[in-house]
Amino acid sequence: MIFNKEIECLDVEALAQLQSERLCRLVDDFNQKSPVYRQKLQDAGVASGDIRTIKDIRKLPFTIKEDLRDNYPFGIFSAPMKDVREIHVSSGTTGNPTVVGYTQEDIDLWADVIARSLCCAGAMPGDMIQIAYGYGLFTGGLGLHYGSLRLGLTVIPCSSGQTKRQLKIMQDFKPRILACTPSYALYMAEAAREAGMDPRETSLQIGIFGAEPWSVAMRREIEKSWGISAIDIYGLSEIIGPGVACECGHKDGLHIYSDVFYPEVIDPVTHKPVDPGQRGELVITSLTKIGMPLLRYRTRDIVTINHETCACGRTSPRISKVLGRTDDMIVVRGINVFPTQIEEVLLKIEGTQPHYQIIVSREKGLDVLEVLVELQESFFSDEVKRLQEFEVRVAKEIEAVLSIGVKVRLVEPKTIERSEGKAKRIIDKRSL
Ligand code: DLL
Repeated sequence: MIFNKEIECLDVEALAQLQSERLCRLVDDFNQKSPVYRQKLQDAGVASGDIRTIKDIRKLPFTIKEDLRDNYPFGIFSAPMKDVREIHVSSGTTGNPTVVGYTQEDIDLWADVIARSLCCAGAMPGDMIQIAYGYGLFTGGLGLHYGSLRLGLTVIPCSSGQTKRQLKIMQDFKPRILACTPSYALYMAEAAREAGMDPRETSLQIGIFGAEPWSVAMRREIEKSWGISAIDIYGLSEIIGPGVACECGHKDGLHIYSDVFYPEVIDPVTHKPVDPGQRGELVITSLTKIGMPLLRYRTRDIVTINHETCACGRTSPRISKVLGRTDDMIVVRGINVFPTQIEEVLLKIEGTQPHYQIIVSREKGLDVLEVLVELQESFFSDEVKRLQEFEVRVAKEIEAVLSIGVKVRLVEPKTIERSEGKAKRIIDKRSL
């Protein structure tokens, strides 16, 4: 089922026409309603008449996270506060948090794009969904909630945490769909097994997982653990929250709803567009938002883009799974390292668990990369020699992918902290 077939299967020229009209209107609106953007457009020397088609977007200035922080809390809103119905906050590690505001029209749009995502994932009206993303300032819980209502699902608004209770609810209510972070899905499966429950025997058929990077190998692991189809959903608070893009059953990239969220993929250094299939930073313009539309927002997420029509019939471009973030990427002795690269390797090795942490430190001026890996119970041995050999093997396999030396430390099952939300994979002691 396609939620909004007319839009999602629109031919590419008609789509470009729609995007062009929307971009022109957006620039006009900025000039009338947003002092911050009026100034930005002026600084970039852009007059309203300069923007005629979507291709002209490249003449427009970028927006970065600092623009939101500098105008904390509400300065970047285009709508007057009396029209703002809901506010969310995304926690940052430094400085002011990022605040986002939605008018009623924006909440309706949000419900729509999530209904489109849920359909893409295979949900049908009448299905029951257990939402285990956090409800509150984080956009995951409420976003999925609004979209599920829009599609006509029955919602169990569990929020994250209280895992035992979640599992009981799952057993008793029998939802078909689970929505949470991939790391929490794994943790729930582990907790289920500990409680004597077989996660493969539950009523679940579909998982809608996102909010953090997860590799293809992690997908396989989750699908095996739960006996479900695991679908990747992407989004960020600044643009709307979850529902910017989502995979369909073909799992060949995430459909980005480009009639409302116009995507570009650029080289983060030169700012030039990269070719389809090449990695770059995803930049998004929210074409139709009212409360807090953003122009060419630099997400810092690294993806590739594919403009070909998908086998499912949707014509929207597809982005790859997020490989990592430009700021999550750690540079170790000059080499770019993404946690998902290490995750892929670990999940291929029998005996390791998908629970890991990466510690970067500096010893005598040299960066040291250490990977803490949990061993499966059955692989843990009293024989130190066997464990050491295993560590060396894991280290070699990671080194083959990263081209730098790593230390691997095997740790006992359940040593690494489990996450109910976004997992913390990297501890960079160099900056402490
Ligand atoms: O994480 C929104 C969301 C909620 C998406 C629930 C999907 C499901 P923020 O807290 O603002 O919003 O974090 C946004 O999380 O820029 C990415 O770096 C990362 N992220 C989100 N979805 C994915 C995904 C929500 N599917 C930031 N794969 C984004 C990889 C993701 N990273």
